[in-house]
Amino acid sequence: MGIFETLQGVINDKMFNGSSAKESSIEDVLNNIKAQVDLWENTEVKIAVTGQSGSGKSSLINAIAGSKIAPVGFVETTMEPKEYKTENGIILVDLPGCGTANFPFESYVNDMKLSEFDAIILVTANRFYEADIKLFNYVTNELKKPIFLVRTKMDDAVRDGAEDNDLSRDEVIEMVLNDMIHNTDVSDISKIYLVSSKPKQIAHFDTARLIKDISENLPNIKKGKFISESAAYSEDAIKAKRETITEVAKRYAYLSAANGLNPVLGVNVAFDVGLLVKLTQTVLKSYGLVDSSIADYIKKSEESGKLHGTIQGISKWLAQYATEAGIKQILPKLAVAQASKSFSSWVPLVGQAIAAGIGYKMTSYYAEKLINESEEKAILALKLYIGEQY
Ligand SMILES: Nc1nc2c(ncn2[C@@H]2O[C@H](COP(=O)(O)OP(=O)(O)O)[C@@H](O)[C@H]2O)c(=O)[nH]1
Ligand SMILES: [Mg+2]
Repeated sequence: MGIFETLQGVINDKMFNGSSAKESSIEDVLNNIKAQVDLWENTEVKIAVTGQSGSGKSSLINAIAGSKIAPVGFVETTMEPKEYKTENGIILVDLPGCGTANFPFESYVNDMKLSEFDAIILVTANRFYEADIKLFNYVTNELKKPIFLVRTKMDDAVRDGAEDNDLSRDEVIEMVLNDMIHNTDVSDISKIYLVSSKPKQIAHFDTARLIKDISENLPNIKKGKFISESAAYSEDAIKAKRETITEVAKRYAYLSAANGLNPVLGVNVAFDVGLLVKLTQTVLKSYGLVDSSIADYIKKSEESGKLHGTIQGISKWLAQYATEAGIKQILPKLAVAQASKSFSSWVPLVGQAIAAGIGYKMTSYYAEKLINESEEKAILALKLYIGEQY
């Protein structure tokens, strides 16, 4: 039985027996959930992105994070690891490429502390060299860590192939893959990712598959963290977020109901509205609807007067959730829609646990609605961002 079923059991027992014997159980459940929230909030996923300057590392870092955390287009002269963090626990570290005079393979693994990473991405904009292959084999066989071979700037390759040699997109992809297989000895092409980090191109190449495969090679809680915090460039990737986000949102929802600090007008139940705001931000952020390149794109399109129905719809929808006052206005509507019947029958039994029970029901309904709508809006927003829909 999951924690929330247990919790409901505790609340139901209390509600129908009116006893206070289970007080300590509620306390235990509460502490347990708090510990889970802390663990979640403190979980970090650390990924190395190694390659030569100009290969597109910063662009790839931003593509994975879904927001602009690394400056693009600056030629690095300082050659040390540079950490870029998302707000919610993904750390992408830009490492200088392996195999130059300054960074020979022999000392690279130790100098760059590769054993501290959860995964390593090896980036090139053209081909891999001997030191890269040595690194790939060492990380795979000795460190036993997941390592991903990424060929960037595929949009350029496809365009050049067409212009220079009259090649189709598929022909260029085949050529690049063959060249990689030849030049790396990695015969399993699923280990090679051909990407473009340009918004209009990103969904036409392997970035979504790369993000998915990274997540699948992470241990449990890190996996959830990475799935919920990284960018999603396909409908499937957006939908894959639901399971983890629901778990996380439920915890906040319960704590908000249990804390019950602010009575909400129109609902005889108190919530910790601060926690509801946090829940809301967490969900919107995971779906890339705030603080992201996609959110910036929507804002810019709106500001530049490129108003059309879809963008307007997303903006309006987002605005409801942008402030505490807005969220407080949504709750009474939910109470009417969802909880009115059970609500009235509970009123004579007012007590803390009962209030928490009602509050929990309402906040989890709030979370569920928020998640459903966020998924739908995120899919629309992605289509706009990658230029599939205007
Ligand atoms: N066309 C294209 N240009 C890219 C791509 N990724 C990076 N670039 C460009 O390549 C240059 C270097 O990119 P950057 O991410 O800063 O590379 P870094 O030096 O490895 O961090 C910039 O001008 C980027 O706009 C890509 O996928 N496609
Ligand atoms: Mg860079």
